[in-house]
Amino acid sequence: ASKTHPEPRMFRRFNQLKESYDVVIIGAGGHGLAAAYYLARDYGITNICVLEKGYIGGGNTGRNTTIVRSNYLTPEGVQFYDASIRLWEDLAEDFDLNLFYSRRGHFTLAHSDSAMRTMRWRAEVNKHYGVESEVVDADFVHRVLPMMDLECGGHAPVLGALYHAPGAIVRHDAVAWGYGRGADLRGVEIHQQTAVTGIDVRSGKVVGVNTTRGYIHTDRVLSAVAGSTPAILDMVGLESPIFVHPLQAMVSEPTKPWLDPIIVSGSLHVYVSQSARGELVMGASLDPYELHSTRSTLDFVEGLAAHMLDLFPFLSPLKVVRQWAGMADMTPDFSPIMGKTPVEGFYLDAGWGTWGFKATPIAGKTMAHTLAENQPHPLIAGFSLDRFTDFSLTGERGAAAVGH
Ligand code: PYC
Repeated sequence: ASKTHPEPRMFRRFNQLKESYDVVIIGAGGHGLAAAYYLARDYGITNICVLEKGYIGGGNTGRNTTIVRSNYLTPEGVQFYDASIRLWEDLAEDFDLNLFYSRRGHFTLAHSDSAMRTMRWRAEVNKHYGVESEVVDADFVHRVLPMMDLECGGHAPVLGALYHAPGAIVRHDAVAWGYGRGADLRGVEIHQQTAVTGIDVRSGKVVGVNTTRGYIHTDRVLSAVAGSTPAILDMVGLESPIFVHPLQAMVSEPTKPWLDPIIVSGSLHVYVSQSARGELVMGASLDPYELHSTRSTLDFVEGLAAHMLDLFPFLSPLKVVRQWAGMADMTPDFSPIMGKTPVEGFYLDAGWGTWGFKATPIAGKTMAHTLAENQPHPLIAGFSLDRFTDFSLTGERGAAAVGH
């Protein structure tokens, strides 16, 4: 492919697609770029093209609330996200790019006896796999967060919490740039503004991809998109139980640093952290209907602001400065769908609902392994597409995010 000049600081741009690639990755978000990066770095596979219908990191990578944690409920989830945290901790050094990775500690508040029971369950599974999580009482929460109203306005008193010390936040868009630059430096081509319009499957095998900029020969395709997974699956004649729901978020104007940990309340449908810039980054549960759109609603801001004030009444003068939405590919068991598929050469990294950003490094690493070896990585064995037909679900709902 012929290059344009001058040489850009982060990524090369290309006037044309090549006729063929060893691997085509659909989606230049964190997951797709991470898979390209590890394929190139760890397996020497560099004749890769990453296709992006919009711009790098413009999907859910740039739309989430940047929370990283591994305090899941299932053995599969805990081990997978723990491996991700280990990669996160060295990623800025790997990339030579400041990702503002900030270990903050993560509280999941419990407002009922049944929530306390789930916290205990998660803590025990976490400890079993060497992940730092413990159940703490309301006094502990008060000592760390004296500014929180533990009565929550009287309607949802905090009884205790799951405290997870490794919980962290990280500058999300820089994650896509770091993986993209690292892949680009190793020879991977990233083609933005290039949508996939069809996948050519003959006798059950992938042989090529149709795009808005022409046809590409390839025998390996990885789909790493959010929101469009059902449309991509349609192109290869596969189905999944994914439903797409919007997930909205918002940030406040900046304030002095006052909130060190990340706070999550399932009962109040709130998660919040304070960014390096001082903004409160806040989110709630999914919009309660299937919709393939990233529009924002006033209803969301009102509901989330009311619950934030239950926890932190002194914030009432604070202004909201931005809101946005991403599209969450929800699965029935709240676990992702990863690995090989019945179509030879078609691999899936999907079903990332509200839990995908924190998985970026390990999703890239395990999908690179799966494509290079044509064998699912052992860490993703519990996430295969066929679990929905084999009735062997990996039930992660109790730890996925806030109440859905
Ligand atoms: O899984 O921690 C999480 C999360 C926060 C917001 C959405 N998902």
